Amino acid sequence: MIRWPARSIMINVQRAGGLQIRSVTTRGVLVPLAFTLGTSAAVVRAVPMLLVDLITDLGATGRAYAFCYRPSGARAIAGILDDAVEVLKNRNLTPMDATQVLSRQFALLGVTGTVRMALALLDMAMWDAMAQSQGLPLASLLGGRPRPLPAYDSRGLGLMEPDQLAKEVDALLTSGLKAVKLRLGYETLGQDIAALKAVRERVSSDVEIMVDYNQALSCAEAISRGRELEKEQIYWLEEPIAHDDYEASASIARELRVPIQIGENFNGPEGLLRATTARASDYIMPDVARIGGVTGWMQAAGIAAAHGIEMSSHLMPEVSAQLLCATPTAHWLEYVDWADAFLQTPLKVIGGKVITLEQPGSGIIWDEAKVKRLATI
Ligand code: SMN
Ligand code: MG
Repeated sequence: MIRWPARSIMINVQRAGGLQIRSVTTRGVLVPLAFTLGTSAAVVRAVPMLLVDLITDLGATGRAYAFCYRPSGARAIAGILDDAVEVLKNRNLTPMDATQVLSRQFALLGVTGTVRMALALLDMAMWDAMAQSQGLPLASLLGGRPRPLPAYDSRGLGLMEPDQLAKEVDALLTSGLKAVKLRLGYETLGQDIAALKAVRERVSSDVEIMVDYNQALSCAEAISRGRELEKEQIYWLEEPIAHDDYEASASIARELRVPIQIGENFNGPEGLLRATTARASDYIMPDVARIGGVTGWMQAAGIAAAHGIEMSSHLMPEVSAQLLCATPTAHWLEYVDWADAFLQTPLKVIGGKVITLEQPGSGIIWDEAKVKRLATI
């Protein structure tokens, strides 16, 4: 039997890689939207964002931001982040170590919702610091490389009158993208169809339309509305029912021809695994802040690849673009320009695609003059 010199290996492992967190600062800001986003769940006129700076021993400041849904969400996440940093401070840890340590520390509070988002932000900031210190774009550090990505415009097309929708889609398409997302979930199917037709009539047939119900329907209604909608040209039908009813979602996916899309509410790779095992949808679209940051995303990407299921992103397109470039079954980037309000190098759309940044890290650098102009929360 070979006896390994366990102690010296431990020491080498501890020295190679990893980083030490010195401190964290967070700032909550409110970004006003150019296109109001009325979904079946809420009307969003301004988005609460939490900006995170992680000071590390690598000489690089790790940065990340997340859309926090409500101002109270941003405040809660900031409090949990401070606490998590106290747990990790001055220990040499990799993002994988940190995920394991924090999952255990926060297990009794529950690693979902705001806790999950706080831990994901910390993970994203750690990866950003590591990629910067290696002089690599995050996509390259993860085994991929930056490339232009197919993306759909998700900035508007909320619930509104058909003539307003027609006007708004004209404005959106000036970005040059070839796909848009339309929110549905009006009181009647007739209104849903009228909204869809208003957009379809305005765009050429090579423009894809994704539709999103934001969990508005019952299972029976999803099937009956879906049967009518799939006679129109739609690319996917998103979150028709409660996000975590995977069995009912699987029955909808079996009944309808149009692909079902879910995933923005998957809690960690384990949630995604449960959904894919149940065949709850045809496509998946995890949210980087709910799936467990970069570490959770990469585990999710492995599960998606093993199932051969196409994986898109949800909001936060800057870091998501880096991640999709390292995702074997990468599908669509959900594009919004909300972070342009505080970033130095906003994403660009060229030739109908979003250009993934090639600078070291995840491409998140604050433009302090812009940040100062935003209301704080
Ligand atoms: C969505 C959810 C929450 C806020 C804005 C938009 C939507 C999406 O479900 O898929 O982008
Ligand atoms: Mg959605």
